[in-house]
Amino acid sequence: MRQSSHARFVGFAGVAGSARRQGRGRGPRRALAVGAGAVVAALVLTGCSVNEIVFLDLPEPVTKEGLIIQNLWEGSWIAAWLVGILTWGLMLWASFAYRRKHKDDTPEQTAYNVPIEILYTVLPLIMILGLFFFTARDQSEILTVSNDQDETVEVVGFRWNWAFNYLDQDAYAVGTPDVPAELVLPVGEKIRFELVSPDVIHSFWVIDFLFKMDVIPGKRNVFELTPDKTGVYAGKCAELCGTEHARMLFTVRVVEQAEYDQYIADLKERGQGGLFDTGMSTDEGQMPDERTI
Ligand SMILES: [Cu+2]
Repeated sequence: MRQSSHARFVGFAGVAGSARRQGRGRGPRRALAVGAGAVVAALVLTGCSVNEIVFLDLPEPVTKEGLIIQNLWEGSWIAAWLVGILTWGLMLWASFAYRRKHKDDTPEQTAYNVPIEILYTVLPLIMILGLFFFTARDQSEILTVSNDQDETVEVVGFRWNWAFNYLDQDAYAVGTPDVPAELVLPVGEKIRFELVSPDVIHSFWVIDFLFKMDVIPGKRNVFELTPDKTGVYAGKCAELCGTEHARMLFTVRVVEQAEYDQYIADLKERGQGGLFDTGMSTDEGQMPDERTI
């Protein structure tokens, strides 16, 4: 009885040993396949879209120039994912294929391997230079001011809301923390934005434009964008500018030309012709140069 049990044990070990010998190399591959399958299943089961998973849910741009940013973002993520997947794959493969087989084995020592160390230095450098090149190229394209705009809006960021001076229309809109400002723009027209601040640094950010720029006292920052989809879009201050920073919200409404003309006419009718005074005092009567803090 005891003998037969021992025989069964030897038999089992023999089968397992021969399976290991025959299946050499299949372990790592199977582990990789199972790992990849688990990742894909987890992603699919979350019900997220490709954009949410791969590109972290970047909104669809609503300006002509937004496509440049979208391409830069997506291209960077594709490159990052490829590098990541290759790196994770190599790490997993190395862990399984070169795992220690006997307790006494000393791993192969590869310190001071000059070719590998040069590779580890040069490859990341190439990747960073690539990202830098595309970023610099796209940034200079987006920030080029060609002075062929259809409309010019002076954006006044102040504590704690926004005013919009329609310079070509001689009308303005202004908001308060309780009634945030609205910026109405004609669709398909190139808008020149001129950013000014009478107090501290703010940041003009319209999320769906995929664009933001700082609003700096004493400096007029300029950029041009062409909104090409009608709709209502959220805007906010993206610079921590003080206690009521979170209330520096505004709305952008991109409309057809006729509706835009009507809106400007309505502003003038409401007594909002002319321009909003950009030198306004907004800090309880103190102008920036009078501030004592
Ligand atoms: Cu602000």
